[in-house]
Amino acid sequence: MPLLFPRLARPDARVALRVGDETLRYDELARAAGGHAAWLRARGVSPGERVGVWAEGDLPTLVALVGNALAGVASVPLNPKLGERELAHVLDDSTPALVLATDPAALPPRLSGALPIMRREDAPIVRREDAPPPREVDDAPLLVLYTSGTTGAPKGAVLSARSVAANLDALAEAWRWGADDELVHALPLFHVHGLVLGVFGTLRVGAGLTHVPRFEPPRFADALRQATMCFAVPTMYHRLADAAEESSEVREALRRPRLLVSGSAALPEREHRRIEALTGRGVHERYGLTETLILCGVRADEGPRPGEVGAPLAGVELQLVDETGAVVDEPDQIGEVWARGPSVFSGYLGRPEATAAAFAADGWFRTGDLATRSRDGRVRIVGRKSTDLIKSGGFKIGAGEIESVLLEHPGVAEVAVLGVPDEDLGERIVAFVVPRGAPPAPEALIDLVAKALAAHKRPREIHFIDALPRNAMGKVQKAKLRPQG
Ligand code: MLC
Ligand code: AMP
Repeated sequence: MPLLFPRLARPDARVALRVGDETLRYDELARAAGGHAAWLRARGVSPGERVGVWAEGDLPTLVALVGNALAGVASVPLNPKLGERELAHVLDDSTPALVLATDPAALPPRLSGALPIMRREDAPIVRREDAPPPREVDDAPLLVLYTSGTTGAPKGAVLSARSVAANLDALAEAWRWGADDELVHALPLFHVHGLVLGVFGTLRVGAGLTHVPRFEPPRFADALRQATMCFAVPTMYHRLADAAEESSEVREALRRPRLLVSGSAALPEREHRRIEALTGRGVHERYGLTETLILCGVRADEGPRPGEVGAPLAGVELQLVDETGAVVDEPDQIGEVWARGPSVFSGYLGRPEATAAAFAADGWFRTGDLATRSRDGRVRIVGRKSTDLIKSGGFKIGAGEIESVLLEHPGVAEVAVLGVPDEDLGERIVAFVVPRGAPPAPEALIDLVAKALAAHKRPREIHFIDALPRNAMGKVQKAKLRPQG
């Protein structure tokens, strides 16, 4: 069977990972991650079990994520900014055998039993008989990534090594991503974009990654100077374009990589044009979901195509389906994107019903995204079926999860949450609240969500209204709600 990270099985002195001033060469990474895997095994953690990783953007965390993969365990990366309730949910739902963190002393009380990630200098020289065999492209779970739906708490999408490898190979082909490439990204390490594409993609092709733990345009631009590729969400491109307007250094840095890639949300055509006007360089867009990995992408050899996410990647089957369930085959007609292929996930952890509901007959995964396709097969994402899913800063957020938290506040009688267009975030979370008695302080409601769920799920605005608009059946008509003033 082929290996998941072939270069780690024949490691050399090429730099694999760089975070700040620290670097790890492939030979050092192989030793550290191999030591981690042997240590897990010595602790009795068996292949197939789940291990939580407190996903700070540092080198030890990257080693743990790679080491878990080598050990055959599934990583459950935990967003370090998760609020109490969401953290408890993810832990109760994923039941990790253990949780690892760079600094366990800094964790919330719920994680008091977490273990420290082995420091690089402590990584043992692993005896041949203790070393786990190199990780193959097998069907065992590699990752459990938590992702929001329209209702309820986030679900754990189980991704096998095979689906990840299939997707990364298709992307490597589309982007001509190879061992000479140097990728830079500042994405969080608990989602597909930063972890699967950014980290595992780099290691699968044997290339180099510079991870910038905190996105700030000047610092990011510094890192870009050595890059051949850049991955970012539209909010980051928006902020880079703002910075480029002020700074010739940022403009110059953005010209360096051969490929600027955007994904996780739509990059508006206006932003494409702005970056092109400022730098002379365009942005290549790609489209995907946690559950399917990346489905479409503009290829490196075809130049940026503003407004389009490209054609389906190798191995991906895609069809557009109308409301009656009929396949749309007229060019430029809108339908929901249904997808099939080797990169599609194995299901939601412990939720056979939710998994079954996500698929139509014949194994088609229903994405919920609306798109058109041109005569030559190029896809344009035009919207989403549900107003209850919000993409803000590239994070997917369910309106329902926020509404449930706000309803617990004694000053909230009714609430409706929606995403409204936002130049910077793509969509901005806005809550319309019918107060019970005197309206609570907006900050109290915002903090309630940030503390229970996650900071990126907090409403950016609270609007108090007298009543929610409802139809004759009593259903809230969110489309009628728009921020006033
Ligand atoms: C502010 N903060 C609060 C707060 N108000 N914290 C708690 N309570 C409050 N009331 C804090 C935050 O914690 C944070 O702290 C700081 O204020 C700024 O927070 P923010 O305003 O939310 O961050 P922002 O600057 O808007 O972040 C922008 C961003 C981020 C682009 C950096 O949105 C991001 O990283 N996006 C990437 C999302 C992504 O990777 N998606 C991929 C999904 S996979 P502090 O300390 O941090 O400053 C997928 C599939 C695919 O979609 O196709 O790829
Ligand atoms: P997630 O659950 O975080 O993986 O988010 C997946 C969703 O992100 C998709 O269903 C789309 O709505 C959105 N998305 C990802 N990439 C793009 C893109 N290039 N253009 C528009 N939407 C995108």
